[in-house]
Amino acid sequence: MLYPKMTKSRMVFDLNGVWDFKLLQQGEKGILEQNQIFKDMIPMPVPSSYNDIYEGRKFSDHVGDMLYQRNFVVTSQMLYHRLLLRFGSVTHKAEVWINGTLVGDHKGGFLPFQFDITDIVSEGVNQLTVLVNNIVDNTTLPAGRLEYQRFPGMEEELLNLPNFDFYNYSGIMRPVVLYTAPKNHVDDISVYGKQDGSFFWAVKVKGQGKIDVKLLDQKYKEVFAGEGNEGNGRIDSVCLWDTEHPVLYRLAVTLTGEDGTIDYYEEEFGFREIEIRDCRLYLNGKPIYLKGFGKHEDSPIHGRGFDMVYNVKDVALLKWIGANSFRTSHYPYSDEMLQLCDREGILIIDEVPAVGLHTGFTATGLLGGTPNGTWTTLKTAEHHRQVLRDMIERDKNHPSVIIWSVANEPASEEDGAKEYFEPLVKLAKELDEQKRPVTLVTYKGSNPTTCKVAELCDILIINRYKGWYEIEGNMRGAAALLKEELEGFHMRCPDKPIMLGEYGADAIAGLHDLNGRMFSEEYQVEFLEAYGEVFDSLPYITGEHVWNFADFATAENVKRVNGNKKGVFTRERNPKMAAHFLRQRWK
Ligand code: GCB
Repeated sequence: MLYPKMTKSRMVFDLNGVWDFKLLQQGEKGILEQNQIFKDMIPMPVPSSYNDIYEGRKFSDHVGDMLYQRNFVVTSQMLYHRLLLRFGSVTHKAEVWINGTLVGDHKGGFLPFQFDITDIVSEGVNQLTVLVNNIVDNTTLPAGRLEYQRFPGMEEELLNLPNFDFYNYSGIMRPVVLYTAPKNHVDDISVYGKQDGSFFWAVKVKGQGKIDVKLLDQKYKEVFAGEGNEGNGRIDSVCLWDTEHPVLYRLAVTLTGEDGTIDYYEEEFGFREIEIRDCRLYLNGKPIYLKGFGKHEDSPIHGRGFDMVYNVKDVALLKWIGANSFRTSHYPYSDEMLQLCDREGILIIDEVPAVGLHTGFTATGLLGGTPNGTWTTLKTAEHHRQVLRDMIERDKNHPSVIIWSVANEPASEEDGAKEYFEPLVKLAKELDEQKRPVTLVTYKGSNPTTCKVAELCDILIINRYKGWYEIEGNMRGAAALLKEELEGFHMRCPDKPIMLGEYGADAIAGLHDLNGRMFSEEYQVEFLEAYGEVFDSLPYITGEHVWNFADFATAENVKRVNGNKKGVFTRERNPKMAAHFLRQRWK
């Protein structure tokens, strides 16, 4: 899906700002169908998570529907074009209504969707209403569980238990825009370039017309011209995209419609190749070692709401600390973050929101369910295909994206895991013209003996917390066991690179201990140091992603002290001792 951009044939109108908002109780959404006016609406910023804007647990932890509303104006000029309404993300389900008519709906909280609303709006003021639902259950990604709880003398209460370790922030969390495009317009572009200067393009069109393409270099100089909906080209003296020199080119596409109208769009991309051979990952033919983090889109007050200030700050901190990469744990991040990483040369493992696919395990122990029941209990397979398809369609042209992650910590040791994931891995490979490596990030229950998916992965990415959730306080013992396990994976898959997708210890910023006890900043450093020594002793280890970049909000439970504190930076992005340690190691 193309990012909405202003070009010489397209206009973009910003619908962000302060909308009207209301939490709906069960049954209340019926009012929408009757087109009645909602009372008691309160101001709500868009984009943002709604949760931390007003006080009260009942507000933050609301389960179910909520309503967003605003008016927007359509001018007579706008009606000469197609009008598209695009949401960067609405978590987790959305119904979009205009002037009392249902325009469409969307499931999945972390990817964009759009509707052509040309025939629904009229000149003048129009009313836009979005009904949002934040429930996670065994049909959604991420997965969760709905449960009714009753205490003596109290009314029954609906609880939504996330099967994942991050707060279930929701609402209209990424930008909303209205944009125009000619009746015959460019609907999608695929483009990628190789090391030898050759490149490939494919353009999808809504309507009819003739396609002309130009390739523009960093200085907007035309270096190639061609035509056709699909084609190949080649340029001389190509500047490759890499982490040091993230050089971007633009494919400028012109569609001349049958009616003589022109649509024009420029898509950025890079010339670069990712390859796996002999247990190593190569970028443009050179081995690359991934240094970085599992992250979250998370910040105070905004929650998971889009925040360009935090995005730029985070990339600046990645550079400061000497990191070259991160994983979009545990959902696809905003388009704007990926664009920033293209520009800044940060490598991304792009992950679908498939987390919590385990009925018997969570990092926080919130659920403790049926062992071996995951793949018969969860009803996520179809939706999983959809989000994988949507993520690859959205992100395919980003040079920063180097690996697709199909899930985080699923029940990959249970019967049925291989059958569930094999078609998904195949789908990712089919959809991606660049054939980027595909992986599944696995957890401790999926060890060299029990794992049922290792052979499906191009690179093994494993999460381990030895020295934290087990073998507490004994880093030497933990490191010895870690090494043994990594050797086990290498024996099983000798040609595959292996990296740690998560490893880390909670540290309360400012808590110090001469003996380096758990939760102190000293222990966090000792933990990272011990893991680092193991990685350095094993030649097939191809990367280290510390959990987590920054402290982040989670649901309440005894394992979390006002959120997850495994950040190397605090939630406000101040460095802990571990940040200085990693900076030394990585630089
Ligand atoms: C994990 C999960 C991650 C948690 C982390 C932890 O294995 O993938 O979402 O936040 O452990 O801190 O426990």
